[in-house]
This record gives sequence, C-alpha cells and structure tokens, in this order.
Amino acid sequence: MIEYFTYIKPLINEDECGDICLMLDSEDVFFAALIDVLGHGKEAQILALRSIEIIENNYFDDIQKIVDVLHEKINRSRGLVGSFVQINKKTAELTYLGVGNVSGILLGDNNHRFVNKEGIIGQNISRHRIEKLVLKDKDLILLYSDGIPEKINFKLNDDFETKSAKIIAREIVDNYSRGNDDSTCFVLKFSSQN
Ligand SMILES: [Mn+2]
Repeated sequence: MIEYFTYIKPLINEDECGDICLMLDSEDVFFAALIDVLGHGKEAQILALRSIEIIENNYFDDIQKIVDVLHEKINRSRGLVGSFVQINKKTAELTYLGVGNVSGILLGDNNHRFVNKEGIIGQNISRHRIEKLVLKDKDLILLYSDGIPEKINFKLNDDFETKSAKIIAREIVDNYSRGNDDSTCFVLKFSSQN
C-alpha cells in the first residue's frame, strides 16, 4: 500500500506555480512525478500543466520512454527538471529516474539518495540514469524541488514513522523552504501490507 501526499508552496501566489506533481495509480503500478519548470509564475505554470497532460496521454511502462516523449513534446520550451518514480505493487520494486536539480531520497532501514542526471528536459538531456531497488515495509520516499535545500538530514529532526504523509510533506515545506522559489514536497509511504 502506498500512502502519499503532495504539498506545494508557490513563491508568488497560489494560482501561479512552476512546480507540479502527478500520480497515476493503476492495479499493478504506482507512478509519481515531481516536476519543476524553470522560472516561476504564470509562464512556468502553463508548461507545468502541459507536461502533466503529456505524461497522462503518453504513459508507458518504460519510465525512460515517458521522459523521452516529454522531452520531445516540449522541445525548445523553457524546460523543466523532474524526478520520476514507478513502484511495482506486486514486487515492491521501485524504479527511479531523475533529471536536474530536484531531489529524491529514501528513508528506511537503508537510507539512500537517488542520483539525478544533469540536464533539462525540453532543452538537453543525456543518457538516462536508472536506479532500481526493492522497497521494504515502512520505507519513505521523499521527492522535493530546489525551493528546499538538497542536503538536509531529515532523520535527525523527525520521527516520520508515526506521522502521516500529509503531516510530513507540510512540515518539510514549512520548516525548510528557502523562500526564494516554489517549494514542493511529495511524500510516499510504502507499506508491504495491503
Ligand atoms: Mn525550482
């Protein structure tokens, strides 16, 4: 089972934000994306909304293909960065693909920071870097945009196990947002029980 929550704090106002999250939940696969369009405000929001629509209309089992198609369809736009996650609900296998300066970490028995490839989707991307791992019960996955500093030792500050995804997402954004960009946190709590 996956409990999730996304919390977005726009820099300028509630109606204009270049950060956006998408989740697609099917019988076998849970897909999550956190996208940060370059810049912020209305213009960034237009591309953010368009990219979500492109992914929804061009969803593939192959996570690389999702990003490649998005890259092609928004080619020569201002561009965006993003973290993309697929979780196979039957095998608990997680696949991660990240491009640019957004962050993805896993907190659990074995903490792990996912590595994003440099690049900007819609401008220039290099060969993808894919990471795969098998989730364990109570693993927590955090995706967050660069309105929140990349290096934070979340473990020191929080007792995440007892908190809901909603509380965690709100606390991270409220406590760590730099206040100079849109700030977003996408929290996924995995449990092996159904
Ligand atoms: Mn940003």
